[in-house]
Amino acid sequence: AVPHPLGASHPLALAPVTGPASSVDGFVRQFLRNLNHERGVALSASNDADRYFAFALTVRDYLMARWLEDLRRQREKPSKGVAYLSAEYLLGRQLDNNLLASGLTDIATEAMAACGIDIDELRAQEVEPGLGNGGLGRLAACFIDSLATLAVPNTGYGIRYEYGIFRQTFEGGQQVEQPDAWLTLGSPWEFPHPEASRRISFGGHTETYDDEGTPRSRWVPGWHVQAVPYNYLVPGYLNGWVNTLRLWSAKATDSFDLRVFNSGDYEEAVRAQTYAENISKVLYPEDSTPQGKELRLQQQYFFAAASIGDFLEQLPDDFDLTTLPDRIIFQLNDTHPVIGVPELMRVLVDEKKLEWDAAWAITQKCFAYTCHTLLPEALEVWSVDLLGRLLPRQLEIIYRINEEFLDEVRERYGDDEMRIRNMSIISEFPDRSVRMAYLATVASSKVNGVAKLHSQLLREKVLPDFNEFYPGKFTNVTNGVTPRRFIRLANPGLSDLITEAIGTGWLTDLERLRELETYAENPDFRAAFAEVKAANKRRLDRVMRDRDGFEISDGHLLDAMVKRLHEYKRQMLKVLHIVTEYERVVSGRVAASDIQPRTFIFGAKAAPGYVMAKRIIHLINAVGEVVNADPRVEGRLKVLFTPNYNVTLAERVIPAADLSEQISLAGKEASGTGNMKFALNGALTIGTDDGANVEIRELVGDENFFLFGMSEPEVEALWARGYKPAEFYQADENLRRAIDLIASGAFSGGDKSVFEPIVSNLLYDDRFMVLADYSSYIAEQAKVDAAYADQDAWTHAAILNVARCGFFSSDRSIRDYIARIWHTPPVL
Ligand code: OAK
Repeated sequence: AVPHPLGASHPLALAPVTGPASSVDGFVRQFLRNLNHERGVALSASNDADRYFAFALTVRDYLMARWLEDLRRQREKPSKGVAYLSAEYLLGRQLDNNLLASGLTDIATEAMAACGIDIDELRAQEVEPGLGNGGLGRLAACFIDSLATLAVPNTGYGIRYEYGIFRQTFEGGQQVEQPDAWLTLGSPWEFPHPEASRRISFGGHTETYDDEGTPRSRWVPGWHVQAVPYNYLVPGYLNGWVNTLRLWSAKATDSFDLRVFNSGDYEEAVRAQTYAENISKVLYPEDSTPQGKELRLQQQYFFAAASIGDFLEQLPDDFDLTTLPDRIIFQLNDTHPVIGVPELMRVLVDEKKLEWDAAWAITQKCFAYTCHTLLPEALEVWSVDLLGRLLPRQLEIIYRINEEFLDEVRERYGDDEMRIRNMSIISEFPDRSVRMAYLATVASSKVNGVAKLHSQLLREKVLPDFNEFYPGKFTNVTNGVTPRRFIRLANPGLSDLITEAIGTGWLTDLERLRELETYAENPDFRAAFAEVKAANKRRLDRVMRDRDGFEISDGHLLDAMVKRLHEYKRQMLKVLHIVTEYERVVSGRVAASDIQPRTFIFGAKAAPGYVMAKRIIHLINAVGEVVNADPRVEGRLKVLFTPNYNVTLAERVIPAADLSEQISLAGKEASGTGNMKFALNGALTIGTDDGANVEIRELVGDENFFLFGMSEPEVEALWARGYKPAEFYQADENLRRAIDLIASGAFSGGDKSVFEPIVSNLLYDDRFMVLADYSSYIAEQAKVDAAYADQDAWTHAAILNVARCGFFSSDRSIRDYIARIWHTPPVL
């Protein structure tokens, strides 16, 4: 049995497994019962889907008792909790995670073997819920895992999109998007609660009325939808604590059909229903590039209002609302749920009839805001036109918040019109609109960035006036990742090796990985560590052959760049490196036998409307096709672009990688979390001084990190001088040759026009300064090659990366949130 992480005497340190499935026999019986009663089939007649469902339900049954117990505990003796409001949760598959958290893995494996079932075939049945785009959504998933593991009462609130992030395929090397119908076969992990549905309103107008002598405002909405909650269990790791993820699904109401659209006409009524249910139909596939679409605002209000209402409704009737901040903190995951601010004010003032000032004092203590970007184009604004049409009362409230805020600013600084204009929540140009990040900042008790550098730039560059105005409001919480999923589940070989060396307990106390430092000096340990990496490469090879028909060659340095496709992340710089290596061989300047064999692996989805990102995908595939077919570099260079990169695939790629590419333009990547996952799995990083790379390098040491490129102040200075990319092109022969080769049509069957837009963008615009950092990148890659030639020294550095990155556990991030922002004591 696994020793309990909290210690045997802890109140929740129940025996790791109890309940109906707590023995192999018990598990088998419960599994067969679920197969018969929930799926309506006998074992002999069951298919893979039946078995997966019955299996998942058996795990769920086990966790159920704990869940109910913890919910009861919270009801009876409520303590302050966290409502994490996030438009995205990129969960990944649930089965293995829930087995691990419940300590059932061994029992379940044996039980399935006893039934003659291959548990891996069941695993393969699960469709991952892709309810997020990338970093922000995956971070939310890591955070709810850590909240449960730390036994902090938490509900994660979000949207149950019927279609998650699109499925990506390539046709002729170009991205094609397909709908992700993840719910076709249903999900065994969700509990619909239609009886707890909430009515969410939109449109209409506002009016004032006389409330027994007090003039008041109220909202007379135009239409409504039902928000139906679906609950998912979020089990802590072996601690008996289970939190809830509550995702809302939109359903039409009768009144919707009748009041707005119904003309007595059946087709119209169905159309109206479709309109309402569209709200939770599809995840917007834009990562950091909001389009300002009406449906998106509907989604945001839909889930923010449902979640806030849901929480308030659970309070006792006689609850003193002035103590609300002692009971809950609404954590805003970027600006997507910020419309919840005027919504809470509306409920407190219009419905609960609190005075404005009292309501505002409560609201300001109940919200905290995390910013996840620095890109100006990613800062959300909503036009006043649209807001007024969709949420007229909330818009009035935003105006009043702004007026009172600007009065305070005037009081402090006098009539400094420039400052007032700069700080106003309402911007006047190009259209009158609401700056959601400003609203979030004014309404929150704390504002945080997601890595040291990011938080500093947020204070100094994005919101400097607010930082001056609100001393102490800004803070940092560096991101983290859950070691349960990204080490224990993704890399069982490494996990076993670590446990053999330093014992158990590190999975909930990741700083203990430090104890591995001395093992780095041990040749046997290094050999075992290298063997784990090799085995992970063989495992990836099997996955890739199966999935995409790619092979991962033995002995190649596996160089991985997996993340959303975005110009600031600079996949383009990676392509230029590959083309340079290729060109140096085919031009005869370097012998193929003199270069370090490498396999480059890419995974990346581009927002469907992001034309340049899609061109870069096309170019990577085109370069891969030529390079992989050219006998002159055979056995030396290989380029794989695996389609539909997702959490499931990340769990296979990351443990196999030798080199982690974190090459964004300094000052643009808020944090990155892939960088942490790679380092914790023993890949070395080549990276710029950006986001959390800065902290990774501080921790692992300069000698175990490949740093290149301009720093953020150097980037600023070059911009200020006037950046002319063509000058860098002229100055570097390798760069000239690489770009010329792309421009020549060598990767497009001789057609020069195909990649011409990429080439001219690089030479004459290059917003993300790819050319400026090229020379230093290529020079650093040469150092990578040299370092990899000494395998044993490389392994030494890789072990030190693992040993020194315990800081990047999301458990530590959550502890920081608790200490700096939430002040929610663990209940255990
Ligand atoms: C998505 C939508 C709007 C604004 C930001 C994002 C986003 O995904 N940002 C990413 O968040 C991650 C988690 O904090 C960071 O690690 C990434 O650097 C950041 O790009």
